[in-house]
Amino acid sequence: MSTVLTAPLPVHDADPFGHDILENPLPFHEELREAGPVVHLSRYDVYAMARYGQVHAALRNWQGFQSAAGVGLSNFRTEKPWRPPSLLLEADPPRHDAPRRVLAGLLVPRALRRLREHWRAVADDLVDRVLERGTEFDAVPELAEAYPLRVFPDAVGIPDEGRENLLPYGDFLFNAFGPHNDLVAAGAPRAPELSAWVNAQCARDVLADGGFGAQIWAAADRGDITPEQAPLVVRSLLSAGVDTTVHGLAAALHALATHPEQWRRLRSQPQLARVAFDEAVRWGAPVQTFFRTATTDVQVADVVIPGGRKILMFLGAANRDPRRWRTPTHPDPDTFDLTRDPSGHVGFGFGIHQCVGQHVARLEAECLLTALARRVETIEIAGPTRRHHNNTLWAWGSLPVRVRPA
Ligand code: OVM
Repeated sequence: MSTVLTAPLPVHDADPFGHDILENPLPFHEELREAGPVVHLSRYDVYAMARYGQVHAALRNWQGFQSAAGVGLSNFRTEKPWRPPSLLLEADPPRHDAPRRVLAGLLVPRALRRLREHWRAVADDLVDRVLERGTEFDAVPELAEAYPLRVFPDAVGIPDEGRENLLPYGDFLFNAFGPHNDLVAAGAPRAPELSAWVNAQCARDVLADGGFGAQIWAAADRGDITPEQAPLVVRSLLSAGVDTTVHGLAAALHALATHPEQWRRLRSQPQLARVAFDEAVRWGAPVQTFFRTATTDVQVADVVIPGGRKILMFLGAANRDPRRWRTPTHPDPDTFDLTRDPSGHVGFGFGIHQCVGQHVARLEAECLLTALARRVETIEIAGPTRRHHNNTLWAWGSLPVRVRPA
């Protein structure tokens, strides 16, 4: 007989999806990290990991911590999902592999090179137009939303009409990974209509030639995926590719507007735009959490998580864990610093499910941040900022800024 030594499991009774924590999760994240490598969240009777080492290891261990039972609080084995599961996010090998390979091929840096020149021109034009209207504006709608909503749906190849549905759809989708709280209830009335619109954009005849959508259908023609899978892979692009980049860009704009010395650094070295974006994804993690489900009993540190149980992975907390991020040159993980090497952050996840669109997000950020850095000498917060609460996203509703044109 073998014995496993188990320590008493630390418990936290806070609601991670309550408005206080959604507004500012940082003190709660520290409590979770300090409580232990695995913590029980009594409010939902689920497990949690917030330390970098455990989050990183669990995200690599897709066999032990599956995604196929859903990456939200509800277990697909016992509760019907609100939409057919994603072939990427909510699947594991072998089912996950062909759709992942197809998307990864379309979204690798060399495949995105054809977009760069146009995406730069769109960013330059957008920033010019915003600055023509004045030097005070809300950076959320004017930049963080406007830019991805222009370039990304064009790249997928969907028509202009109905694009205003993309953000409300994403907002509901990311809320739906959490509990059935007030945020989900508020979005539920429009969910069927938004979902029907998104699904309609995934049909072959709707998607423009040459776009990512048409290329996914071409992969089905080649037999790389089935014709039944193609619309769901297009749906993943429209689901995962908008709100994430909007709030990643918003996080970067907020960070730069509140750290003038870092803005000066970016202006003098525009090639730091990509580092600035990754540091913002580390520091301001737009995707805060995803669940996994223990496939069998899994031991983590001195705790055994029973098979079938849900574990909430705190990506944003891991991204500021001093156990990983306190270094001799950069002792404080809570500082936003372009001289830090942010690589290894888990803001895009890690392992086989790591964000397949991360190169698209970085290209959007590079284009927008360099366009702004070339035209703007200083950027500062000009009024009260407002968070937008979502069960998964750490989002901005409003970022009033004042700029001094260069
Ligand atoms: C998907 C999907 C939806 C939301 C998020 C995501 C962050 C993927 O439908 O595949 O990844």
